[in-house]
Amino acid sequence: MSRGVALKIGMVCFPTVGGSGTVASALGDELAKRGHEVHFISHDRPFRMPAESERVRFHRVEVCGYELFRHPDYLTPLAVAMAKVSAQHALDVLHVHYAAPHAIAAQLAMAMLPAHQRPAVVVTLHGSDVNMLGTDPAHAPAIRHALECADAITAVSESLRAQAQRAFSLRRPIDVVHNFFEPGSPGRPREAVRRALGVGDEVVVLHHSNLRPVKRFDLLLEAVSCVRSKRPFRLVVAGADDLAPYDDIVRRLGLEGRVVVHPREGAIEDLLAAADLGLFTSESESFCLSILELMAFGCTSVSTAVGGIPEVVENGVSGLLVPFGDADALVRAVERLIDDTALRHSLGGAAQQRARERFSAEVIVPRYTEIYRRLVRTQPTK
Ligand code: GMT
Repeated sequence: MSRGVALKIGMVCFPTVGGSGTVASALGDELAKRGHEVHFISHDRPFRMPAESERVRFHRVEVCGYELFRHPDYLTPLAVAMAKVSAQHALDVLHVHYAAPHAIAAQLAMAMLPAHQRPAVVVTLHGSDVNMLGTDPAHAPAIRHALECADAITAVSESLRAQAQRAFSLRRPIDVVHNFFEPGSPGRPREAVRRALGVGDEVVVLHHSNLRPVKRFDLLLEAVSCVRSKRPFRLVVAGADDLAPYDDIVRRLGLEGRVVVHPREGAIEDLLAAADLGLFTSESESFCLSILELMAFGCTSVSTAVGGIPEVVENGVSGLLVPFGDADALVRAVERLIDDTALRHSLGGAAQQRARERFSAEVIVPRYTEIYRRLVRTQPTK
């Protein structure tokens, strides 16, 4: 297929709030804007999936509630849906985000199809599919097999690529394609969002994550409780419904008046535009899309220097990075950026420039389409 011809792409991802689904949805949106046909396949509509149109379709995977199954089987109906959509829509590429169960189901789907109906399978590794499931004896052999059979593998950072090569001892290359983010326009003025959060002149420190244990929100709260800044600040937490699992820690540290939970509804852009500083204390992170989202709005962050984060943020230029486990350094970095508005703004400006130059759709989407075209060229004719 020559350059410029529209491709038909199946996009498989988790529909729930999470970086891998966000990236897959944004990629599908950008591909459709570039004239390609995109078929999302998942058990629910991905939460940031673009509206259905001539070029964007959603195919729901129906999970069977058969009472003999103690745990519902998603892999089988997913594989059947992948095979069906591939055949019915003559897909050129099936791009699956997150290895398990998506990459494994893709191989079952391919085995069910005659050769002329098989799309090229691209697997994007996102994080815990490598560093958690890749070391789990109940998953690793199946993931390794699916990766060896895929037509291309990508990882969202150099750091994740290295981890995947180690975890799965792969005999084949992995392309690094960093994540991207295209900022939409906020729906409400910054001051209105801050008022709704009950914030006045305080510095808004934003933590945006699903609060899974790997995010080490406990360490974040400890650090916040030790901050002695000259300027007042508030911690705004987004991405979780409430702080219930952390209520005891919040109380013990006396942070009740200092932490605000932002409800899940509403555009994330509103909040990103209202924030002054990001704060992330993960013990492992392949990329950290939330940092990039803030960067795109000219907002800098303090973060632990783990995994792929140093590929996203240049320490001292676009944000401040501290070694994981160095609580003093973390507190000092937060105090410095709360109190030094000029420094915060200059790091924020550099962050925004870096987001545009390195992690925009314009830069990253062609990396994926190059991979698709490379594979489609080498596939047997359908
Ligand atoms: O791998 C995970 O833990 C889940 C995944 C997700 O769906 O949110 O997060 C990973 O993928 C994101 C998108 O590529 C990255 O920004 C996150 O850093 C990564 N999470 C981890 O590595 C813990």
